[in-house]
Order: sequence, then C-alpha cells, then structure tokens
Amino acid sequence: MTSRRDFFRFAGVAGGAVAASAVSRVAMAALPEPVIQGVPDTMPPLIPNSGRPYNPVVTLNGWTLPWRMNQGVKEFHLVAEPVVREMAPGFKAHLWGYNGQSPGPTIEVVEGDRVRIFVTNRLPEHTSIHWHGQRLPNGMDGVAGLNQPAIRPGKTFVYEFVARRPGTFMYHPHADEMTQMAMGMMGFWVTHPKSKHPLIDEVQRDFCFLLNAYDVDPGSYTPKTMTMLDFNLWSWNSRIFPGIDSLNVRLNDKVRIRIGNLTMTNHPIHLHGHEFLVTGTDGGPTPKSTRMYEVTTDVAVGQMRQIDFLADEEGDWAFHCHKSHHTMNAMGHDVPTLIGVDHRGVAKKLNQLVPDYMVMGERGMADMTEMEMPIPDNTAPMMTGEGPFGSVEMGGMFSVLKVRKNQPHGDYKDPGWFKHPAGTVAYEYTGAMSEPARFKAEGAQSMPRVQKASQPVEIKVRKPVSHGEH
Ligand SMILES: [Cu+2]
Repeated sequence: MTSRRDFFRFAGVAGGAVAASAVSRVAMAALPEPVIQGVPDTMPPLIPNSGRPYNPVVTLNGWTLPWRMNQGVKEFHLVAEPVVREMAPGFKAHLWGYNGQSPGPTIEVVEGDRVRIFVTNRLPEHTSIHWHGQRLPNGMDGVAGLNQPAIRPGKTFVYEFVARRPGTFMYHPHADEMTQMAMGMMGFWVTHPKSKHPLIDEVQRDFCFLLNAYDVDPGSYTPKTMTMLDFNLWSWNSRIFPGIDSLNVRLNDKVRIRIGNLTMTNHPIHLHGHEFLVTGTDGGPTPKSTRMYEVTTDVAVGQMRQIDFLADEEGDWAFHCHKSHHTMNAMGHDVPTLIGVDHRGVAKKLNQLVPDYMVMGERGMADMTEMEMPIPDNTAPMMTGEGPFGSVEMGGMFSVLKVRKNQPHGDYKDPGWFKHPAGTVAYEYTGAMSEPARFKAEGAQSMPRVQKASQPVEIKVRKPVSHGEH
C-alpha cells in the first residue's frame, strides 16, 4: 500500500493560528499533493491516525484516500483524469477516474467533520463533482451551471462543507454526466457516526463497492459512451469476475456491506447461506421497524443499500447480482437460442467450406467455458473462474463471501478454497435408477384438457374514412 507513507507525509503539514477567513486562502496556496494509486488491489483498511477515530471500511478492489488535517479541517485532493483500469487479469480498459483508478478512492470522514476537497481537472473537458446524498450548502452541491461554473481542464476547485449526517454517499460528476459516468467517474463516501448511534451497530467487517457498467467491444479498450442499456460488462468497482476480490471474514463476525448503484439499471444483490437486514440507504440508517430479513435486495439506480448480517456459516458463499446476464462478461445478446437444435448436418456441410467451423449452444452455453476458444487480445472470457470443483461459469457482478473459523481478527487476506468436512458435499448417485413416475391422466395434467379444434376467427376491418366527407 503506497498511500500509507504519503499519508504520514501529509499528516505533518499544518499551519499556525490564522484568522478563519484567511484559512482557505492559506490552504489553497499549499495545495495537498494528490495521492495516486497504481494497482487495482483491495487495500487494507486505512486506520485513521489524525482526526477523530472511527472503524474504517474496506473498498473492494479499491482504497481510501489519505487526508491531511489543516487547522481542524480534513483536506483531500481528488484528481479527475484518464486512467487505465485493469478490469480483470488480462483485460484493461481506458477509463476516466480519480487519482489513478476508476472508481475513485473512498472518502471516509466522521459526522461533524469540516471537509475541504480540492478537485483538479486533468480531463480533456470540463467536469464537476456532485456529493450524492449529502446535506451541504447549495453552492457546494456540484451541479455545473446550476450551483457553480464547470471546472475547466487544468483548473482546481475547492469544495468545503461539514459532513452533517452519518451514512453512505457517492460522488460523481454533474457535468457531461452521461459521458463521464459511462467512462467510470464515481466514488464512495462514508461518514462514520461521531459516537454510538442507536441505529448503527458496531461491526467487525465493513465492505463497500459501487455497481457500474461498461460497453467495451471485445478486443478494444474504450467504453462506448452512447450506450443506454445494452452494456456488456457489469462490474463492481470497475472489476469483473474473476477479477473481483472475495470478501474474507471470520466466523461469527458481524459484517456490513455498502452497495451503491451508479449504472442505468437496477441490480438485485443476492447473498447465499445467510440472511441480512437492510440497515441503511442514502437517506441514512433505516428505522428498526422497517427491517426484515432478506437474502436479496434490489439496489435501484442512484440508490445505496447497506446490509448487515452475522457470518455464522462457514464456507465459500456466492454473492452476486441475480440478473443472470449481469454475471456474464462481453457477449452478443442478439444470438438465437440453439438449445435442442441438431447441428450435425449443418456442421458437416459448413466444414467443407470452413474447416474449423464449430457450432455452439446446442446443449446450453456451458460449452463456452470448456472450449477455450481463442478470443481477441484484451478481452475477458464470457464466463469463467476456476473453482475447486471446476469452472464457476460466471463473470461480471459475482464474488464470494469466505467465512472461516481461523481467519484472524481484522485480517482480510484470501484464505483459499473452503475445505468441506467429509460427507457435506453434494455427490453423484450411482445406485439403481427407478422408472420415472408419470401422471397417468390424459396429457399428464391434473385436470385433463378438453381438446377443441381451433375455429378460424374472422376479423372485420373498417377502413378509416376521410374527414373531408363531413
Ligand atoms: Cu445486475
């Protein structure tokens, strides 16, 4: 983690006692050097060593932005810039982001903190930052043209406000939004409660990630920004399975996951093996009377959902979006279904013309993972991920919650695959097979269908009459 050392370098910077009105001028003269992240790894929690204490979050395949304290103000420096994001091993995308990555770093503060964020624009066009969900002065809300002039390329703007309520927020541009969000510009913001809060439980693990989506043609690098719905890469923090890190916890940890949706569609997020409560939204902690146990929660567009659960079942539990197309990587959606179609005759004829021709999909699409077909350079396989029992046949918005008895407290390292106790894995039945029992009733239905020949229906069409005949 490169940022830790930078953090210490920042922490030493602080001016003397200056009149309040002069503080911002002084601060601007001494712009904090931005911290840039070079790798897409999940960084360990950034334990605060200045400002008030809190229990830090872990950003999946991401990091928290270090700050400096300047006369009681928490100062951050975000740089909007083009980045190369590794979305999965072997597949890089040319995106726009903040401080070297997309999404940008997570910003963590404490309720009541005065926060000053310097935003430098290194993009080829103007930008702004909107602090989604925050209570703040209107002129700090970041809608270019409405609340402020846009930040032109090469310029730095300052946002300053008090983080008034605890919760989970997002940040993203509010200038040429369609292009800039399709290119990956977004980030997470967590405001921790200043003291024990009746609606915010203490947890041992606290994860966060953003849902985002891209349309990158196989073999190319830059997203198509005009796409509205038919994206081909469904990602968590601009990573796709198997490039998304697992969520590693200790047995009986209380776990929190914060999920923000800045895509163009909803994502029903589903956890295996446990029940969770939705304990927070962008509006803050949910009243206890509204909480019910769920295994799937829909995160609509522009929403954040915070879920809490007790990780009391050991194992490797799938955690994914329940839209099955969102757990796939780049593919064509306008491919006809070929299940049950016998290609043998066609393949033979085509082989005379195209020697390497092969047919896909007649037994389902699982063949796709087995054939290891050659794919263009810089393309993620459609569905893949080698598990302990074979291919997981997943892509996109998929990860694994790993619950382990021996995972040390506070350790986020991947413990490897779960070792299932003997006799607890589904197995092949090899005994005698009995005849399948079928309904004896006609048509194999509980209520026999009354067969009637269909009658041709005559439709009378009245041609429109011209209005001129009144
Ligand atoms: Cu989804």
